Amino acid sequence: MTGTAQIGVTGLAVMGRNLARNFARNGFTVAVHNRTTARTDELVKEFGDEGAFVPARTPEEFVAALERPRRLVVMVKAGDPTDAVIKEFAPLLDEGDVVIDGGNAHFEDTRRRERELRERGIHFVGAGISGGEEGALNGPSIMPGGSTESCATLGPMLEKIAARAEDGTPCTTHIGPDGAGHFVKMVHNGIEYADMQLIAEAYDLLRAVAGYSSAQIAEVFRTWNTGRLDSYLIEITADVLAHTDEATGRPFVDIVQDRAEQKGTGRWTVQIALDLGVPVSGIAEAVFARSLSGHADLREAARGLTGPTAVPLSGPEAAAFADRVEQALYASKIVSYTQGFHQIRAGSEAYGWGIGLGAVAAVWRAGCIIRAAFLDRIRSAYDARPELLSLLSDEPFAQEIGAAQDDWRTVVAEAVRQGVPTPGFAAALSYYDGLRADRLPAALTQGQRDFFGAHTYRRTDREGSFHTLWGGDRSEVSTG
Ligand code: NBP
Repeated sequence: MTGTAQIGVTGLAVMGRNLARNFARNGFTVAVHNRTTARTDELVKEFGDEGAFVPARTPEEFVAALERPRRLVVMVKAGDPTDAVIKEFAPLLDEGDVVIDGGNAHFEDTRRRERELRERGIHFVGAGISGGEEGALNGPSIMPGGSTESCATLGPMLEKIAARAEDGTPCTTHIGPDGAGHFVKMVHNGIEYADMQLIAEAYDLLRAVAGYSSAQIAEVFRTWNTGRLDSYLIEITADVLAHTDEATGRPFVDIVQDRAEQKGTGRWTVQIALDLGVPVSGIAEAVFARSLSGHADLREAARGLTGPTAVPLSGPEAAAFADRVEQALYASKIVSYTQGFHQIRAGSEAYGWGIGLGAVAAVWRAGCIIRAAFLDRIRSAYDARPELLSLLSDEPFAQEIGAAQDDWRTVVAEAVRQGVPTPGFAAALSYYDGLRADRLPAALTQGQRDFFGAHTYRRTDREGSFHTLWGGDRSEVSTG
């Protein structure tokens, strides 16, 4: 028996429910299912008039409701629940059916699931979906990874429900095979961590060094949002900072505990970057900054430690400083994206995914949390030169970061002088200085490694590897 639903969604918590509604609002007949049937009933009761839903109470009913080849989206908690759902549904599916995992899966899990289902003739698409609850309903950025065949049939459906960039292009594209989509989503989240950390540091500097109130800082962010920093995260930062706590009448940001939480995708980005040998220092500092903020006991124990004497700025000095912070924020942001795109390129090479970096920037232009005007420029840079090794080598970005560097250095120096922690700004600046340096102290590191571990070194003037007999007469021997 063949059903009539063009797509099915199982897992109807916030994300699944809104995604199902998005499909239905766009004219698709959607089969809906959830382990706990109350959620299915609730969806149909509350939103049934938005489109054509086919509620299913059991996996068998759900599968029977779908037209063939079946397309079912799994939107359950990532990890074991996803495996449990696949185990339950796979025996009910036929060759050619497509299972789409829209959760935040680890890309290695996606690779494994794709392989296991492929052996049974079932397509498995790991689709990174960004935009949160609101995006799922009104248009997320969607990053599907899987077979060309399955992504080609899914593509038009995903294009209908995805966000649209300013030029009208849907924010979804086939990223590559198996885990490519979830890998790109993971790096997206890593960049999101870095963006948020940099914004937090800018806020902290405006508060602690410029002496601005939350309302004044909100205004600064509003102004920044009309320029090159124009982005969703800058926009919501202004809103959060302008918000007043109803109970106390104080700025909302002052009554929130200063301990940031995380769900894991930022951590994964850094772990995988270490495995791939990609220096994503800005993302790593963002993950560590959240971790540090959460160590209430350590922070309490360190509370009495000496810091520098604060030097308040005068009004005009504060305004000039705020302009410098904008430069530092923008330059550091370029570095975060440079690092993130390097990681995607490295992952693509390691796993043979053939990911187009311009296409990734294009699907991040709208719908997702890091959406920003800036991403269109990254798209142009990679579209013009797909072989571009680093965003810092793109002439327009190189010029901008060069123009920002004096202010960037002043801001980091002032932060250090006044004792305001800016791990993101400082790491980004060190990365920039590290990459552009004629000579790095890694030469000394190699010398030390050879001294204590006979790890050998390469010379600047000759081919081959060498070892110095440190414990003997300190003559040099060739080792290959
Ligand atoms: P949750 O991550 O909170 O998961 C809840 C859903 O998983 C419910 O439908 C629940 O069914 C189902 N589920 C669980 Br838990 N264990 C199950 C099992 N063993 N078998 C079947 N179903 C099971 O939902 P969410 O916040 O909507 O997120 C869904 C996915 O989307 C996650 O992977 C998440 O990481 C990802 N994501 C979330 C966001 C966001 O902003 N929230 C953004 C982007 C991606 P029940 O109702 O019967 O308990």
